[in-house]
Amino acid sequence: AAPHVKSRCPQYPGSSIKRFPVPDDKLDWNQDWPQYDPVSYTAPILLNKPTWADPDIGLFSPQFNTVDGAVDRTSFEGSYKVEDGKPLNPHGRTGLIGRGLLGRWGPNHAADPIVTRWKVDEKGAKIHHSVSQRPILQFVSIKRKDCGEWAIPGGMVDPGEQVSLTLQREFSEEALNSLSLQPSERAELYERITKLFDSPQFQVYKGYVDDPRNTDNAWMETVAVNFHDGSGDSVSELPLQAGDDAGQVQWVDVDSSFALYASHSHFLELVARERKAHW
Ligand code: RP5
Ligand code: MG
Ligand code: MG
Repeated sequence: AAPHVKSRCPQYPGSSIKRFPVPDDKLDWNQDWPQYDPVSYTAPILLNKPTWADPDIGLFSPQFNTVDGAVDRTSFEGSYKVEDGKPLNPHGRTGLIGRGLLGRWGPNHAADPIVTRWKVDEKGAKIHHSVSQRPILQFVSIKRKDCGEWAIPGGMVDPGEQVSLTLQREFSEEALNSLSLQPSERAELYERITKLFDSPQFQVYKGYVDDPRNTDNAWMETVAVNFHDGSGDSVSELPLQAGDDAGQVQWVDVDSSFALYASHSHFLELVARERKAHW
């Protein structure tokens, strides 16, 4: 795998904390580096002990590398090391210890719904890219409120939640603003979404995410799934409206030059390749 980059971003998100700089040749934990002096950071939000976060190590001892009660602490990357009671990032050093903004020690599991359709003209014919000659895909993208970057409308898997449900729930919350609906309307929307998301889908990626919130002891992992509306009459019909941690939502052309949050651009590259679309 490519060395993580955003996990070493100099400025830790939502803070004035600066990571200890880690060069590529010092990523590996097996590489001896006595001068390594990472900064320790736990975001203030975690100090209020929200239900979605672990307590501090010492106050409890989580069962790492296993499903610990309802919390899945296994990694898609295989077994991770635990040193002095703290899990070590499987992609190596990040210049920051503690959890930063992340709730869980070790892997923090998310799911990313990649909803796509073909870009078409007024007559409904696919539009091909002038350089690659390939048809252009569009995906539902949200602008994250936390950093202002465009992203896939993904989110955290709740304890015990099936990933298939997380995909639908997060898409509904962030791209369809389901949280603002009345309970009856919400139930109706969920029924519609369930039907759409039940259609054939493609698992794009499963593993580590190069997320700027990652630390030496806590990191993001995801399952990214592509729901493709081939005929443009299912998901494409849904009224997009930003909600929850999304500030904006829109159909965006899938293209390598469009910058996206964390490793989301990599996931879209895999979708474009699978669908033989422009990249
Ligand atoms: C990324 O963070 C994942 O790929 C997913 O899109 C997202 C989940 O975190 P929140 O959107 O809940 O902040 O690493
Ligand atoms: Mg969310
Ligand atoms: Mg989210």
